[in-house]
Amino acid sequence: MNVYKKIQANIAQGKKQIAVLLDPDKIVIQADFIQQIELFERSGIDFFFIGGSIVEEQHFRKVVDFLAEHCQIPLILFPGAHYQIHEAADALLFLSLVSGRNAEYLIGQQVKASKQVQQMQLETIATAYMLIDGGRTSTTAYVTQTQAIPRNEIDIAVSTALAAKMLGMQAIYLEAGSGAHFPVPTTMIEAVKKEIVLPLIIGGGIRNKEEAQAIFAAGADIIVIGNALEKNPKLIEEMMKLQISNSKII
Ligand code: 1GP
Repeated sequence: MNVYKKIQANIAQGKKQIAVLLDPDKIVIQADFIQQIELFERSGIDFFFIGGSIVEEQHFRKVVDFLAEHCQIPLILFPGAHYQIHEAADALLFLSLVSGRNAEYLIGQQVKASKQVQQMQLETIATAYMLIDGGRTSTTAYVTQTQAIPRNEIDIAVSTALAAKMLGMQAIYLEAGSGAHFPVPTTMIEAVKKEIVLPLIIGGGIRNKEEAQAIFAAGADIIVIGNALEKNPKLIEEMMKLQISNSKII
């Protein structure tokens, strides 16, 4: 299965897509976790994203192996560092932190990973990763030693996304940071969507159906939810009701 083609086909059909973020660092493979995964699978989520800022490598591999073996939902790697790659996944978001000016996260980590990714024959989706201020210092900003784009700097966000598109990126990911106080502003999502015809992924701080609905309506193609589902996995059932055709939001 080519994951990028699937994303594009969903967009062409007007289908809004929901990804559940799993942070291996917070996962213990036991009954609760297995039940949660089954719930997500039954609910019909589109993707699992897996990765985190600080993840122990062996444990990361164990969690990916488990998921690849036990569930049918496409598994997309969302790495916080170069070692978070695994051949059992369906695709890898090959991220470049284009909102920052730290060469290590623009290209350094990618160079460290590239040969292994090639050997694994992993599908890569070149993704412009843009950190947007979510009302608190995010782990990503701290770990990468970069600054988020201020919430009101819509032009900077649009120009950054445009530059990424001109560099050949395949997707744009606007990230408010895990556990953000506020998700990415809808005005920014609208402005980026208007200029750039690429799959648009939005994550960070999405806590309820209303926020998800507003973010989809503003132009997000995929939303990514982590913390809110860790706290209340059943929230997925409400979120899935937002998945409808032709961008007509219920
Ligand atoms: C994915 O970092 C987000 O882009 C996940 O954020 O944990 O706040 O949902 P939350």
